Order: sequence, then C-alpha cells, then structure tokens
Amino acid sequence: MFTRRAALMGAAFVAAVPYVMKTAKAQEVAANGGAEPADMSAFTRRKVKLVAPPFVHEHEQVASTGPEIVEFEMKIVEKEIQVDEDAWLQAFTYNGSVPGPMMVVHEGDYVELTMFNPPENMLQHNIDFHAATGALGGGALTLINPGEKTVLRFKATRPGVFVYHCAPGGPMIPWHVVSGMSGCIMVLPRDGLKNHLGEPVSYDRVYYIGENDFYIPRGEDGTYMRYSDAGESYSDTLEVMNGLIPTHVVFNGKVGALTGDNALTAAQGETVLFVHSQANRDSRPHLIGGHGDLVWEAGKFNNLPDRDLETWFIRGGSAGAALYTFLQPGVYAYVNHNLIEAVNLGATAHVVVEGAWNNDLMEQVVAPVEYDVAQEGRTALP
Ligand SMILES: [Cu+2]
Repeated sequence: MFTRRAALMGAAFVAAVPYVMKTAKAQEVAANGGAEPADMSAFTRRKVKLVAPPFVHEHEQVASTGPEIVEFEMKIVEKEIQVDEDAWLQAFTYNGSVPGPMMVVHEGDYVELTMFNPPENMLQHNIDFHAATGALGGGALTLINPGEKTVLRFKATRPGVFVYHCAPGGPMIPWHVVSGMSGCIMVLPRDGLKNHLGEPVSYDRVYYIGENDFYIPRGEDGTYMRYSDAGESYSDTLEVMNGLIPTHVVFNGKVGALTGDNALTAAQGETVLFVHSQANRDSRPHLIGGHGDLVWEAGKFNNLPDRDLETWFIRGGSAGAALYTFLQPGVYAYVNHNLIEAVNLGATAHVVVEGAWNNDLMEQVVAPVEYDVAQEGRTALP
C-alpha cells in the first residue's frame, strides 16, 4: 500500500530521472496520493487566454466576484530563438515566448492549467509553480512526454508575484530554466494592491519583464555556436553553464526585445506596475530617471511595500513588483544595474513616456557651452 509520503517520493523519483517514460501506475499514484478529488462544483469557471510578455492578459485589479476556477492553457514549444545578432539558442518555451506568459488571478482563486507537450518536441517538461503548495509546486504531477497533456489545479493562497519554471529533474532543471522555461504568475489580493498605509492603489498599465541569463558556447574562432537541436547543444552548453558566467543577460529573450520599436510606452501621469522575474540568478532593476514609488521587492503583497527605491533586488528564483507614476516625459532606461549586464550583455529596456516637460522637477539652466578659462577659471574654480 502506498502512503502519501511514499507516493510523493515516488513521484519525485520519477521527476528526477530525465528521459524515463513514466509508468501508468506511477502517474496514477503521483496524481492524488490516494485522496479523493476535491468537490469543485460550487465554483464558477472562467477561461483566460494568455498573451505574450511584456503584455499581460486583461484582468480586474479588485475582484468583483468570489473565488473562481481560472482556466489557462499553455503549449510547450521547443524552438530555436535568436538572442542577439550573432547568437542563437535552442530554447524551451511556455507558449512560444521567453519568458512564458504572465497569469493573473486573485487570492483564493483556483488556477487550473492545461499543459500540452506536442509530439514534435524531443523532451519531457513540467511546471513548478512557486505560488502553489505541494508536490514540487506541481512539478511531480505535470511531468509530460511529447504527445502528452496534463491538467493541474492549485489554490492560489498567497498574494504576490511568483516565478513558475520547468523542473524535469536532475541536471535537466537548470538546463531547461536557462533555455527559457520560466514565467510568472501574479496573485492579487481580492481587494487589490495597498500602499504602505494600507490604502488602495491601482495601476494604469502592467508590464512583465522576464530576465534570462543565457550560456551560449563559442567555437574555436570565438563566434557563437549554432546547433541543429537542443540535444546537440547540451554538453557544450553545460560546460558554459557550470562556469557560471552568462554570455547574455537579457529581458524578454533577446537583446533589444524591449528597446527601439519594441520599447514599452506610458503617458505622463500614468502609473505603471513593473513585474520582474528571474528564475535562476539575482538581478537589480533600476529605472534610470525614475524610482520605485512602491516596491514589493520580494514580490509578496501581504508585506508592506518599500517606498522611493532607487534600485531593488530580485533574488534568483523570484519575482518582484514596482509601482511608479511617470512625472516627466522622455525615454527611460529600465536596466539591471549591474551595468556590464545592462549595456554589454543586454539587460536593458526602454520606456517611452509622452507628456509635457516639468522644469520644476528638472531644468537645463545652461546648455553645454564652452567657458572662458581666464575669466571663470580664476573666480569660480579652485
Ligand atoms: Cu522543460
């Protein structure tokens, strides 16, 4: 007879062995640990269609109903992506995007995800929700082979922004994560976000910035290697990964994914919620020329937000949220303030803000001009 603990350990063991086909029995035991299915008949269901980051599907900030079952669908897509002009990656993705799409629900809702691993894929994948309670965050219950689908339901009991990522066991875990397989879920308090005084606050826009560190091998001539499939890239990639020095640190899968024509936009006076996730490595977002008015640095809305931050810290394996009202027009750079990573490795986004300049906040009093060294040099300078 299986105890619940034995069942979960069995499931963990299955999850820990990559490429192993699960037996029907292991799947069945993993499924519910012998417990009866929960009676969900009292809850209404709502289907939500996910959209690719940096955008987020439509949602209420303050829930107008009681807890619901919120249904999502995701397809796992293995494909090559271009991460810079001269660099390509055999990526693993949720729904084809890096990062995967952001989901939004409210505290007390049930998240019900149907996940497909299409037959053209090569590998097993799953999903570990940091927002969920139990069984490797769902990882043990969602491990699927190419050609399989699975449905996981979990109750969103803790409000905040949380990472989800693939965790198919052993060395597959870091490889799948640094190949693009992570995303984020936002669990809003039912009555919405609150400031440091507990007063309601809301946002006009929300952007989801997923940061990734990539480890792309170079050939003998120093150029980046390009591979025909993920399996071929694995051993070279593992060697670069184990050196812990990323070749690229990017937002939304690619150098320039959020700059130029792809820049984020806002209007002066608008309040923007920036959700930032990093599933593998620490980061330190900074909005050049702006601030974090209210920052849930660790991303969990039961804690009071910090105020007026210049830079905030995202722990590897977590998501954070920062709320900012744009006061001046212009192009703001939203960067990882390790500036080597921002400028040389790619972790820069732009926010283009329309509006009228406020000289009270900042004014160019004298435009750059050559000065008379003989006159001003003697009087004003030491
Ligand atoms: Cu995976």
